[in-house]
Amino acid sequence: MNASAENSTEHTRTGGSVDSLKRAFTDNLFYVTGRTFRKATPIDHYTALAYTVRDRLLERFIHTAQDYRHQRAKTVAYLSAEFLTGPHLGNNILNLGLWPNLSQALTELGLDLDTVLDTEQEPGLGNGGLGRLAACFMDSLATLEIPAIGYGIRYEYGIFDQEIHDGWQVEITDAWLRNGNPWEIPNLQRRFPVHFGGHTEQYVDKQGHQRTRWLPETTILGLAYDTPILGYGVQNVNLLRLWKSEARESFDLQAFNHGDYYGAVNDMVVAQNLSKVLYPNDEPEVGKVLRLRQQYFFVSCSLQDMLRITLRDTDGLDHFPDKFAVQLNDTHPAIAIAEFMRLLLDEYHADWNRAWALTQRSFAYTNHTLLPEALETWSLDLFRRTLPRHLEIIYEINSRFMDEVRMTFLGDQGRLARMSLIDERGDKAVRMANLACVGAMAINGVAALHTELLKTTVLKDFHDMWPEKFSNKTNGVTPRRFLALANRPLAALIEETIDHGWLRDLNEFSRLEPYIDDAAFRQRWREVKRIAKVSFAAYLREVTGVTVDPDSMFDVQAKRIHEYKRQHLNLLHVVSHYLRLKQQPDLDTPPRTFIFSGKAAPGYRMAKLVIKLTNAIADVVNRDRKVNDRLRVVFVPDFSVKVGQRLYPAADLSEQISTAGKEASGTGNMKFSMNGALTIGTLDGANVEIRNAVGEENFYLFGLNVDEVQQRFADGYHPRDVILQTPELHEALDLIGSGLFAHGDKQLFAPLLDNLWNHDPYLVCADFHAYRECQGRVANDFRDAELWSRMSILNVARIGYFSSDRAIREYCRDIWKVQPVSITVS
Ligand code: NBG
Repeated sequence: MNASAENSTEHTRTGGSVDSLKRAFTDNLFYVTGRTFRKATPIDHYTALAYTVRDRLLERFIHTAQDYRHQRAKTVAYLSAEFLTGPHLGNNILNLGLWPNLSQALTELGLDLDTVLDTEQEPGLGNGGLGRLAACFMDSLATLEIPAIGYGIRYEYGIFDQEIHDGWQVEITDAWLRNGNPWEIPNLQRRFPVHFGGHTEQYVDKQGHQRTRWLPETTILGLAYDTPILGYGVQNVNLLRLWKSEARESFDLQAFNHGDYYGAVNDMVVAQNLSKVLYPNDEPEVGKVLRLRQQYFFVSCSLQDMLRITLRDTDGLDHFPDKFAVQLNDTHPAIAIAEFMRLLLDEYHADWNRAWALTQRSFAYTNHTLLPEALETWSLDLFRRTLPRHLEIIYEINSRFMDEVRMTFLGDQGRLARMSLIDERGDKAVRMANLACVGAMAINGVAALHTELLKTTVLKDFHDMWPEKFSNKTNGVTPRRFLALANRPLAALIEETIDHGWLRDLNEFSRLEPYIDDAAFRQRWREVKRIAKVSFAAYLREVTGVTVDPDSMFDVQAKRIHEYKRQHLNLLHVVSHYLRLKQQPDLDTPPRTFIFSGKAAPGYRMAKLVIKLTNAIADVVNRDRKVNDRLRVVFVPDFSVKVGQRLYPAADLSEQISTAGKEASGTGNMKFSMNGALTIGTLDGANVEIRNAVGEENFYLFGLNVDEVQQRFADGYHPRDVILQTPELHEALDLIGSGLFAHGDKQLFAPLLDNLWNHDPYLVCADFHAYRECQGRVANDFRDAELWSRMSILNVARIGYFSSDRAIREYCRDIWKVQPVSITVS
């Protein structure tokens, strides 16, 4: 559109004045939702506002794509099975700089911006940290003006909604598209075929070359749905391209020819099911054919798209590595290595060496876990049935790779067996992490400690072979969403104090440091925290019916429920705290509100029992008049990006208490700290670096470190002995075992208790005493409001390093070798 012609009167379609925004909003309300102002529902208001904002970024979106193309810019392709973007509307309003005018426009129309924002159904297209990291990276890439495309799956149902019934988690399907999605633009011309099953055959082509072709059993289509990702304070709008699966049109035709109409309809349903639902993690992958198909589906569409762009914008295939840096977010897209080879060999008839050289210059792999059970493998049988041609290619890669290993480590049979792309033990399986390591030019972990542990444990053999491939890229989070948007009062105070440069350079926060000595500033700091706590308390009352005291300490653990994250360690402390308050009614300790939030994988029984236990303890404790003015326990249902944005600002204390060596990085730890919470944590993941950054005196450290954890197990760990020597722990376990929290049922929590007494694989018992002592120090310090404020300010002042902008700069410099391209829309 030619905006200049309209500028004289400021065109309502894209203008940013209060008047144009009002007019555009009412227009959209009428023309998009088909409702009059009087009849409009909250969803209509949301839809109208979303279109109003979207209209204001489309021109930049188109411009950006054109400029990137003309400048032949090298582009980051971020391949991820998950993008947990959170609600888009507020973020886009912030990034467009439209907040003040829009808020006024709505007020003048008798509406409230926050209420409208709250109506957005967030796209829950991720499980947790990994998916949210991908979304933070997309935000930073756009803000840093780096050409980038996020490639993933347009799940029709995202991560399940969590409801709590009688204390138990109940999973409800997440129909996030129910009310439409104003942010996506179906790009129906971008469609690619994806094949499955069948077999392969050899043939000789016209030039006399021996070739292989794949005769698949089924073929489906991937359709592109594009979501614009706008950077902050820049005009770049990058692309998040999510694939939806569909049946080929010709299905029906074939069916009529064969007279099997219902068979064809069935095939169509199967094709459409592929992108139907996001798989919850933390469950064994055994038998999940659909999951392997999903991975291959989005990877194949994405690579075909990239090859199309390469051939369009460069002088040929050999320029692929100059056009794209392809990042594999964990092993979910690792099949890309084999698919890229297949496309080059079978479709573009490249020879092996050329294809392999291009592969090894194009892909990089990020590992996100040290848990051996979370490293993906696919049974050979399933793999062969689903992707027969890829299995052949993987065998060929492996045979050449094994020769290389043989030459590098003469006679080391153990290494060959461990490094092989095929696990030959028992039920044979394809090892996706090994495939990623062999095919990638770079391999990284997500926190300093994690990367070190990768090098010495799970990926040691690969590090021995190619040390130069390894580097660390500590995670980061976007301060736009997790501070500016989530905590407007704090952002306003910071802006007033050091201006707004921090939104593009979080190191600016260091300028807050001198204010720790300013009593008036500390007072304001506390007021801002109180605002967030009061508003969270109101939210809690609304969703749980529980009333909490905003002046109590908000002690928060919000993340997926998993034994390694040790929510049960936290709960044991709650129970022992409760016991202490009962035994010593006059105990002088600050009132606390223990807040838990997080989802458990539907098939993870122990994690679900932990949720039940949390709610059971909450029930008893919150009703106990003797203590409930000093102790409350709440489980906030349905943790999501949206809930996180309410919760992080309200926290005084952030619980980061995983067993050392288990949490790859953590990113919630950064979000809490950025909002002024102090951390109680172990030396695990990025906690180590957060503690170094904020200063050890401003971080509550406890527990065994990685070496001590290993030593404990090496010495033979017997939790029973520890329990018998730790009276407070013993009492807490017995109280749970007594049935107090289960209406007298002594068996309900037995699986959890038995596990702690007899196995305790995550060393809850071994760390309990240190944790409890540390919590004592926390309580003491919290009473000193001035001291607490100083520490809180320092946590924020020194958190700059944990911006995802810093992380992205490192990826660009060390791995992707990409440059910013500035976009200006006249
Ligand atoms: C998770 C880790 C977290 C880490 C995020 C993002 C997976 C497989 N890994 O510690 O558990 O912060 O990835 O890197 O979800």
